[in-house]
Amino acid sequence: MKLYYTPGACSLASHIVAVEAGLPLHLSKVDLKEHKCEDGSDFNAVNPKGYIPALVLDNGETLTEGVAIMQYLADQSPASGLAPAVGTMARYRLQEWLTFISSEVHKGFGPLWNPTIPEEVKQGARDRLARRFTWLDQELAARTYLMGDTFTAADSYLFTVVNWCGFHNVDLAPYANLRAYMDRVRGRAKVQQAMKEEGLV
Ligand SMILES: N[C@@H](CCC(=O)N[C@@H](CS)C(=O)NCC(=O)O)C(=O)O
Repeated sequence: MKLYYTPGACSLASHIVAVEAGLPLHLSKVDLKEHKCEDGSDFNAVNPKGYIPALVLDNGETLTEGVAIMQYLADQSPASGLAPAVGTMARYRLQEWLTFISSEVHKGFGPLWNPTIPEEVKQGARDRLARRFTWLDQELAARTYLMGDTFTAADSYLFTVVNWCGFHNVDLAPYANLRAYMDRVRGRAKVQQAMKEEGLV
């Protein structure tokens, strides 16, 4: 399988899931400004939607959308516990987390990445993220990971997007539980491995 990624972007979440699942993975770095792959080829030919992550399977099929990619990768290694079995209530809980992270946190950062957006609109985005982080901080008060004691795909996703706070002047100081959680996830050997493979540490 080949994962198209950009260092530290949302594709890191899929990368972490693959490493945690012990799956062999080829990586292809994408320049998102130029929409070019490492070998100079056009990334739009891989994903016509123009964004990472994209996963090319061994049979040549391409899967896009991080939430689908993460679940696909996790399901290749059921014993990893990265995704509970399909059809169980726990699986719907995982999907609940992945949807929350995608629409409320990942896309909540959207205006902050855009240099043409006025500062007051960016501040609105920061305020909205602060409300989500306040709730997350309460949720994490008595839990090691989002789903309990087991690290899941939801954790790799939340870690990846909350990690962007440093780029955007989003202060995590008020959220002690969320900060402790970020340190816990960052400290995992497989998370470090994925970050090293992307040149982030
Ligand atoms: N709906 C997609 C969105 C992925 C996404 O936001 N990717 C960003 C990087 S984190 C990107 O490639 N942006 C470049 C672009 O949209 O042209 C998903 O959830 O996988």
